[in-house]
Amino acid sequence: MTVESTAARTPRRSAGSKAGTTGTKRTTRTTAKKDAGTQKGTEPQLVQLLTPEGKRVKNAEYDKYVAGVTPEELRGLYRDMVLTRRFDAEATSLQRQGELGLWASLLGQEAAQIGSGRALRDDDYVFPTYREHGVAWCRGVDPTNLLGMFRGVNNGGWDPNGNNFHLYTIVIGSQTLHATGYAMGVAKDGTDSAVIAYFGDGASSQGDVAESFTFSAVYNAPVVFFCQNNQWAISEPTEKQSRVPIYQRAQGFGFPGVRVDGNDVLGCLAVTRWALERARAGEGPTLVEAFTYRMGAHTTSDDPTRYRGDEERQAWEAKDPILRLRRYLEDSNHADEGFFAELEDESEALGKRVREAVRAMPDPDHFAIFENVYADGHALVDEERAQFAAYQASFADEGGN
Ligand SMILES: Cc1ncc(C[n+]2csc(CCOP(=O)(O)OP(=O)(O)O)c2C)c(N)n1
Ligand SMILES: [Mg+2]
Repeated sequence: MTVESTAARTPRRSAGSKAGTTGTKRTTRTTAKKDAGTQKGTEPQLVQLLTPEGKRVKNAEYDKYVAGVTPEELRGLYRDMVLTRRFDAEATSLQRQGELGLWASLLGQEAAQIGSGRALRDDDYVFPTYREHGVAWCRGVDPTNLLGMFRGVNNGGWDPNGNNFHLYTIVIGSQTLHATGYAMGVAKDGTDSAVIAYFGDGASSQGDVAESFTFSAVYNAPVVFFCQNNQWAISEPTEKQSRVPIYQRAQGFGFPGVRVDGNDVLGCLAVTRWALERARAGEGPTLVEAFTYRMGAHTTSDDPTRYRGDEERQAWEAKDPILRLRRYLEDSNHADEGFFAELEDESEALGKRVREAVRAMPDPDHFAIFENVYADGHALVDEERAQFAAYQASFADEGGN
């Protein structure tokens, strides 16, 4: 199949034609301001199906994508979020206990990840960053497999083709290029599978992401760009990344962008289903901006109190993704006390399983990294290895003093 015939999958182009998608906007400001792109008349739109209070709100565009969701499936979404949060908390504790070298917490982003993750089909392919523990859960990757890399005992820990879930990618934004190339291949195969690339608000500034947008648009690749705007890229706030709301960037590349409440699991499910449907129908890429918040530190090596205030966190606590679905489940009598109690037991059991699995892993080989730089060795690497060996030997328990 040629690249030209890929374009033949395109029955129509619908960029920017629906509510919540990109609109025209021009700014004459010369300095970036927090309200850039939000001037009167261009307020960013937010798709929300479930309010922070747990009330279901109607949405003419997106209701149909979740119309068939049963009470059992709603409880399933709740269970996914609770277990993912529990797994994440356990991993953070294990890092504090010295069992992991590092952990990147997803706390606060459960709805964005579970909603989008549950929208996928098994034959779709996922390209994650390093924080997509909830998506991994939806793909059926055993959570304990996520931990080896963070302990420093492997470079990944799972077979990407086993669950169509690529290895975690630390080089910011690069996985959007991998996803685009993969999606171009999927189109050439002539299947109706779709591809989803996860990335952050900070990554949206990377050249790789801009190139992915260009290629996927021009080749009409069946890819969904799922940006979790958690408001921070380590210590850089979102307003340092873009003069316009991130979803509006899609317009310049010729495909639709939409902002969804990233703490609303139903909203994320609906919008991702819509975007995947576009991909399957040959309508090309979509940018979804899930507006959410990183409740914890960037990683366990970070101290967010150095660059952001407590009020901000408190404001987002009131929008907690798990609490709002619980309220909805309770108010609509879709879940009883027995369900919540059983889930609590299941969470405890998961925590225990994760602790035991990590403690059973070998200790990292501190010198393995030097073996993986060049195939044939290098004088500079040899020098650095020797320096590191001397440093290690300077500790009492390592040096035999
Ligand atoms: C190419 C590259 N540049 C810089 C870094 C260092 N770095 C690691 S995470 C990060 C911030 C990413 O922020 P964002 O994309 O918003 O994702 P988040 O961590 O908030 O999920 C940076 C700059 C990197 N890993 N790769
Ligand atoms: Mg971020």
